[in-house]
Amino acid sequence: MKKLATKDIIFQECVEHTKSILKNGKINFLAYHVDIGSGWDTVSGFEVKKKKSSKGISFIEDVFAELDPLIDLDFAKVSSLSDADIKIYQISEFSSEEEADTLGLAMTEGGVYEPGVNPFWSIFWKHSSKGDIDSFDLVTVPHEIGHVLGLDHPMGDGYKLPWTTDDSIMSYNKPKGGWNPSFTSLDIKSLQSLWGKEANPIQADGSDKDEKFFGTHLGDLINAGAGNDTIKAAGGSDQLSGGTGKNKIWGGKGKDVFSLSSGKGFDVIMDFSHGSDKITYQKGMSGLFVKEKKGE
Ligand SMILES: [Ca+2]
Ligand SMILES: [Ca+2]
Ligand SMILES: [Ca+2]
Repeated sequence: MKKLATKDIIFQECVEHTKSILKNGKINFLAYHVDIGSGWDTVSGFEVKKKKSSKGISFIEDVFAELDPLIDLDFAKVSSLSDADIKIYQISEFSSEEEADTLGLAMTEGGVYEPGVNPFWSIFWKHSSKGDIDSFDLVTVPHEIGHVLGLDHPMGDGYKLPWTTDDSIMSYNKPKGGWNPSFTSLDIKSLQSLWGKEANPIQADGSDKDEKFFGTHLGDLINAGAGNDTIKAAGGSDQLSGGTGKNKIWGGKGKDVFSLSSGKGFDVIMDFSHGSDKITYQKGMSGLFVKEKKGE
C-alpha cells in the first residue's frame, strides 16, 4: 500500500472551522482551557462524568507547548472556559450507550453549526484506565488536538490498515512497538502545510520552577533560570542556559552555545556536537568538571 501523504490526513471542514475562529488570519493564536470540574454534568448535549486530573492537565499543556514552536500558529492557556477557543474536558464516562466506547471527541461548535454563537471547539478526553493515565489514553490528546487543527483519520478511516499511530497520530491502530502519544513527522508536515512553519524564534526567560522549553527550527535564546529544567532547542543555532539546578539540554542541529552557570547543580548536554557547538561559562566560575560520555 502507498505511503500516506499530507493530503490523506487533512479534513477541510475542520480547517475551515478553525480558520473562522482565527477570523481568517486576523488572529494567530488559539486560546485553550482545561476544565477542572468533577462529577456528572451536561456539556454540549452530552451527559459526562468529569474527572479532575492534574497529571492530565500537564500532559495537555505539554502537547501544546511542544507543538507551538513547530507551527506558526500559537497557543495560549487562558484561565476561564468562556474565553477559550478550545474547551477541554477530562472525563471518566459518557452516560449514553452510544458513546460507551468513545475515548475522545472533538466537536465543532458555534459558527456555521450554531448561527449567532462564536465558533469554538469542545474536546472530551476519556481516561479509560482505572489507575494512572497510560500511554493508550495519552494518544487521545494529540489525536483530538489534531482534529482541531484540521487533521483527519488516514484516508478518512482511523482503522484503515496498514497505518498505525507511528504513521499518523490520527490512526486508531496500535503500532508494533506500542503506543507513542505524540504527533508524527507526517502530522507535523501536514500541520505546517496548513498553519505555516514557526516564523519567530523563542526568547524565553524561565523562573525558579522546574520547566520544559521547546525551541523552533530557528536560533532560539533560552535561559531556563533556577530549577531542574529540560530544554529541547530543535534546529537553528541556539543560545541556551540551563541556569542552576540539574538540567537536561538538547541543542539539536545547528551551532549551539551552551552557557553554564555558577551555583548549585549541573547540566547534562545530551547532544554536544564537536566542531560546531560551544560551551561557555560564567566568569569566576569554580568547580567546573566536564565529563564526556561516549557512545550514546
Ligand atoms: Ca507557534
Ligand atoms: Ca532552535
Ligand atoms: Ca527554571
